[in-house]
Amino acid sequence: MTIAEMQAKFGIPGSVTVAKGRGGIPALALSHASGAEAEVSLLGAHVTSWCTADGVDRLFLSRYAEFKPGGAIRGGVPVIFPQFANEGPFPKHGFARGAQWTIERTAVASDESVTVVLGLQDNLATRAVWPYSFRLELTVRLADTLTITLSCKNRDRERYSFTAALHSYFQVADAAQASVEGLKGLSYRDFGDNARGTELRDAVTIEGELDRAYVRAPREIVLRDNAAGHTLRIRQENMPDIVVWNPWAEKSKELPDMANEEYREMLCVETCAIAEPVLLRPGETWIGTTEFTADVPGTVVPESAPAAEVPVG
Ligand code: TA6
Repeated sequence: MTIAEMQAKFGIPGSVTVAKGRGGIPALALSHASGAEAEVSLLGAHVTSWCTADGVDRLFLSRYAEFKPGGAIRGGVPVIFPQFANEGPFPKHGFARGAQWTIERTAVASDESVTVVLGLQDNLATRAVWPYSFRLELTVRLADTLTITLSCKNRDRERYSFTAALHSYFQVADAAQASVEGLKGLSYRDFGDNARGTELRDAVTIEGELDRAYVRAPREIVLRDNAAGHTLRIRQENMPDIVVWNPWAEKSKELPDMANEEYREMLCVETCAIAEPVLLRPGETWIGTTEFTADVPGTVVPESAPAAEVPVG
């Protein structure tokens, strides 16, 4: 389908526009009555921008980000499936983020929320790396909040398992002053040195490279961009593990698609299903969802549950 045909079929005046995006790849522009806007590339079903009604883009997108089929976009919300990182035999972070998705549906609901649904199903390329039949859907709902829902239906005759994540990159004024609340008491594993432990801090701060998976977080956590005075509430269902990642100065020099100093402007807080892979029987569907709410007045996070006795990875 050409971009003009996509626009004719899925465009909604004032709410959804399909146009050529970066890298020449079709992208959807969503506008909500509040003034909030979002952009979604068909490359990876990747949300590349989410501006709240005040015009602030809450997502980080590197100025060196590349939009190349098969590659990953540095920033926004990469969709990770069917494997997180190098935690298994498949390509790092799976294939969904580099695949070309299709638009399935667009809608404006009576509550004015704007929804787009993108789909991806197995094909020769996916079966070459992961030999199963599946149907993925990514639903992006823009209202006062941004809600991203990933689902996977097992269309195979075999059961299979996978891990998945929304690898969200948030824009912060200064990563060194940012903090993540709601992780106290959780077991973690550090991907850097494989250290395991229990988080003791009310607010996790970033003082250097951090690449850590927290297991079984509460439904809500909060990212505080203290330098800018912004907060972001992250509420998930079925994506209970939280990865906090910042490459910091040295590691970011190894990332060709990120400027050397940009690590100070970003923090990944990723909602994941990784510690216990999702097991799907034929015909079953898994649904994981994450809702982002900016600047909720007086945002406080509930006390975390006591450290879970769950194997970390
Ligand atoms: O989620 C954290 C992580 O797994 C890090 O280890 C880091 O490599 C990051 O993802 C980005 O991976 P990428 O393949 O996009 O460069």
